[in-house]
Amino acid sequence: MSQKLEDILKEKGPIKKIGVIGMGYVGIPAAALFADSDRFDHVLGFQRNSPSSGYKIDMLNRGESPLKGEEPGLEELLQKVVEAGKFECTPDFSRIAELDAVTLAIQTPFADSKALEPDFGALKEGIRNAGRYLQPSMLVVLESTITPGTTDDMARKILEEESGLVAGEDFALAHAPERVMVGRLLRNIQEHDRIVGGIDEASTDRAVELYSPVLTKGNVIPMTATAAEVTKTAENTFRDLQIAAVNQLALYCESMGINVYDVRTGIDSLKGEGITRAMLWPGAGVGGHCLTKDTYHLERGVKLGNENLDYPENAESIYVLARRVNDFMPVHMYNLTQAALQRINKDIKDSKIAMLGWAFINDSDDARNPPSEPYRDMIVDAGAEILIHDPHVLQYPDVDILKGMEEVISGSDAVVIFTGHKEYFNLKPDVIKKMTGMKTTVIIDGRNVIEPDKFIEAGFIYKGIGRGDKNGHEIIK
Ligand code: SAJ
Repeated sequence: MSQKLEDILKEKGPIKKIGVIGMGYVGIPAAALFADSDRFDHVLGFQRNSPSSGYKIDMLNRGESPLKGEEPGLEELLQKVVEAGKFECTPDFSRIAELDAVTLAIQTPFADSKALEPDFGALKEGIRNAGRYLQPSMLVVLESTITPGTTDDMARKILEEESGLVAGEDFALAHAPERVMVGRLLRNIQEHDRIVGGIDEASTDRAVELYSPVLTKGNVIPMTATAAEVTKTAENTFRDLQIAAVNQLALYCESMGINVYDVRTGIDSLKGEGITRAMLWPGAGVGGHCLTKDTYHLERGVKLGNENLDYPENAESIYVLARRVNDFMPVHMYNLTQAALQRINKDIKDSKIAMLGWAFINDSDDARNPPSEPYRDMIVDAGAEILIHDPHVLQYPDVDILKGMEEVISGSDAVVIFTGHKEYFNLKPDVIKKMTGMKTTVIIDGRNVIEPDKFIEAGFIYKGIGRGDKNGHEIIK
C-alpha cells in the first residue's frame, strides 16, 4: 500500500465531483446514477463533439437519452439530474482537471473478428484524454471489457506518460467492469454485485467509495485490477463454455438418434447443494458482442506476460475449443439443410431458402455478430437464393431484412429458423405449406420452436438441432 497515495486521498477528502468518459449504453446510466446520489455534488459526462455522436451532447443536456430501445427509468432520471443541475454533458475534456474521479466506459470491439485482435484505439484516446488533465489525488476507473493486464500495464503507462504523475502514488487507478444488458441498464448497475479491482489497496478502497453509493441490492466485491479483468472476461467465457457443452451434447444426441431435450431435462433434474448442472440450451449458434469476444480477451491476457502456464502439452484451450464448437453450429445448420433437401432429391445450390430470424438473440433487434450471417454466406456461396425475415431487425449492412413472412417463404424449398423470436413459436404447417406452394418443404429448427410431429405429419422434411429422435423420420406423402 502506498502511504503517499493514502495520505493524499485522506487530504483530498471524500469523492464529490465525478466524470464519465463515453456517453454510450454503459456511461450514460452510470453518470445518471452517480448524479442522483446525494453523496456526490456534480457529474460531467464527456462526449467528443464528433460528426457521428456529437448530437448526444445537446440531447443529454436537455435530459433526453440518445440510446435506442426501451430503458426503464433512464429518461426520467436524466431529466431529474439535469434539472437539479447535478449532471451536464460536455466536449471539453480539460474539465477533467476539476474532478475527484473519472470513469471510462468506451467500447473495445475486435478490429478483425478473424485475427481476434481487440481495437483499443478509442479506449486509448479516452485514457490519453484523462491523463492529459489528470491531477494528483484523482481516481481513474476503466469500465470497458479489456484484456487482463491492461489496467496495470497499458492504461497505467499512458496515464503516467501524459500526466507525469505516478499511479499508485499520486493517483489511484482501478478496473470496475460493466455488467449491464440493454433493456435493464439502470437495474443492472444498481442490483448486480460490482467487481472493483485497484492496482493497489488504496486504489481499490477509493473505487469502492465511488461505486458503493449507487448499489441498491448489489454488493461491491473488491480484488486486484487484473483479477477484476479476469472475472469479467471469464464470466462470459464460462457462459460460452456452458453453451458449447450443450451444443456438443446436441450433436451427439443427433448422431445417437435421441432427443437432446429429454437428456437435458434428465440432467437438469439433478438439483441440490453443489450438484446442480448448468444446463443451458443448444441452438443455431452464439452471437452478440460479449460471448464471441471475451474468451479471446482472456486467452490474450494469459499469454501476455505469463511465461509459467502449466497446461497439458499441445492441448488446445477448452475455452477456444468451446468457441469453435459454437461457431460450428451455423455450419451444422447448413449441413442439416443440405441433408434434408437431399431427401427430396434437391441440392442447396438450386434451392430457395427462407431464413426466419437474423438477430443474435430472441425478441430483440440486436444483430451484432449474428450466427445467421455465416449460414447466409454459406448458402450464397453455394449458389442458392436466400430471403431473410426478422420482425425486429430493421437493417443490416448489405443484407435485406424483410418484414413480410409470406414474401420470404413463398416458393421456398426450405424454411430455416435461426432465432427464437416469439413470432415463430406458432407457425402452422398448413399455413407454411400454402405459403411455399411446394408439394414437399423442408423445415430446419435451430431454436426448438416448433413441434416436429405436426410438421412431419403434414408432409414436411424436418431436421432440428439435437433432435436425433426425429431427424431421420419417415416421409409422409
Ligand atoms: N445462447 C444459446 N444458448 C443459451 C444461451 C444463449 O445458444 O442457453 C446464445 C444466444 O442465442 C445468443 C448468444 O448465445 O446468440 C449470447 O446470448 P446471451 O444470453 O449470453 O446474451 P449476451 O451475449 O447479451 O450476454 C450478456 C452478457 N452480459 C454482460 O456481458 C453484461 C452475459 O454475461 C449475460 O449472462 C447475458 O447477457 C444474460 O444472461 O442475459
